[in-house]
Amino acid sequence: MDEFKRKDFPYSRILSSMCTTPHPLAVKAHVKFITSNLGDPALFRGAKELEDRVIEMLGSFMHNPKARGYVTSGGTEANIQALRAFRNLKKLANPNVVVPESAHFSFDKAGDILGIEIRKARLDEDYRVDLSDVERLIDEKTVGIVGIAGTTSLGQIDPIEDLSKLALEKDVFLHVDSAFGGFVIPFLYPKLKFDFRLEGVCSITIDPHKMGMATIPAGCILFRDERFLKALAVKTPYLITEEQFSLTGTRPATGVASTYAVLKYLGFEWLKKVVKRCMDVTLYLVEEMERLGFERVIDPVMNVACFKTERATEIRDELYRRGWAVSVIENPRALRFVVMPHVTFRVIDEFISTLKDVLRNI
Ligand code: 0PR
Repeated sequence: MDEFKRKDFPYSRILSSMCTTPHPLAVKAHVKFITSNLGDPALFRGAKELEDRVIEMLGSFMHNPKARGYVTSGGTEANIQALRAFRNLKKLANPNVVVPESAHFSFDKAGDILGIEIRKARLDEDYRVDLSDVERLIDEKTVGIVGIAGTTSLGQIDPIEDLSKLALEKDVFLHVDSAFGGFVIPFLYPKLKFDFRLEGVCSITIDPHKMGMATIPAGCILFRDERFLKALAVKTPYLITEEQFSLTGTRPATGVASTYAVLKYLGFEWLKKVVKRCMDVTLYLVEEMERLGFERVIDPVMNVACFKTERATEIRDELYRRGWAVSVIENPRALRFVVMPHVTFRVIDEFISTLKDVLRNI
């Protein structure tokens, strides 16, 4: 087992992941609930109560203490469930959903599974979704639109307030994918409305296993009200509870417990400090990269930074051979970094020194 484990990248060499090393307290909570199964909540009542509390805390964090939802296996399940609820409520033949071109690939999975056409709206020059293109793509078969608050590639934030107005005007549902940004935006831009403060926002993905510092797996789907959750209900005849809303049946309570540990014992103020430090390190990375002649794609909005280079793939592959993980994006071709809490100033220094050597040798 140890031999296999040694083949895994250590987080101190991963600059491409939206996950991170959880706090020891989160790990302790995770282990405590390792045998609980939230697929049968009547038996694991304590775990279920914890999940209800987590949903209440995250709902309040997103400015709707009455939000309903559950802790998912990740952002993918949360996005699938949001679109599924929209489809089930609208009951239209050949439905479609309009997403930004920058949407995570989980929406392609959702479309495939649910039989929903996924229409992709253009981005503007700042890599935010172009509102007029979203409007152009909406028709009588559109059940919902999606805005991303913290895009996977660039950490950019779509104009959610405008999308909310458009959704109300066109009578379609609006889902906000803040799988990553949900635990970042409120700390960096507390006045920026991307959540249930906006009337059109019907559902939100916010993942504890990303910037929420919880253990894997822990995503979260929040709905504005019960109606959306009810649209997902299936009867569970042989269980004590009558119906189930989740996509998976047997499901862990570990993520629920680790999320609760973070939110309750470390708290939002602690998370805010973590985010601010990530942002400081991000700006340091930008400085160091620009010193090497790289150009940023956008000014970092959150702790994601991308740098244009035609040689992105070549550089990534050589870094990988030397034990470092960075990623590459297309349009524009660039190196992408996610500056998670495990990426410290020291990690950046070590990385830059390796990168300098890579650039001399490729
Ligand atoms: N929505 C957004 C905005 C995301 O960035 C992601 C994942 C998802 C949804 C889907 O979430 P799950 O992967 O939890 O289902 N974004 C990360 C990414 O593509 C996922 C990831 C994490 C990839 C760690 C690699 C990695 O090492 O970058």
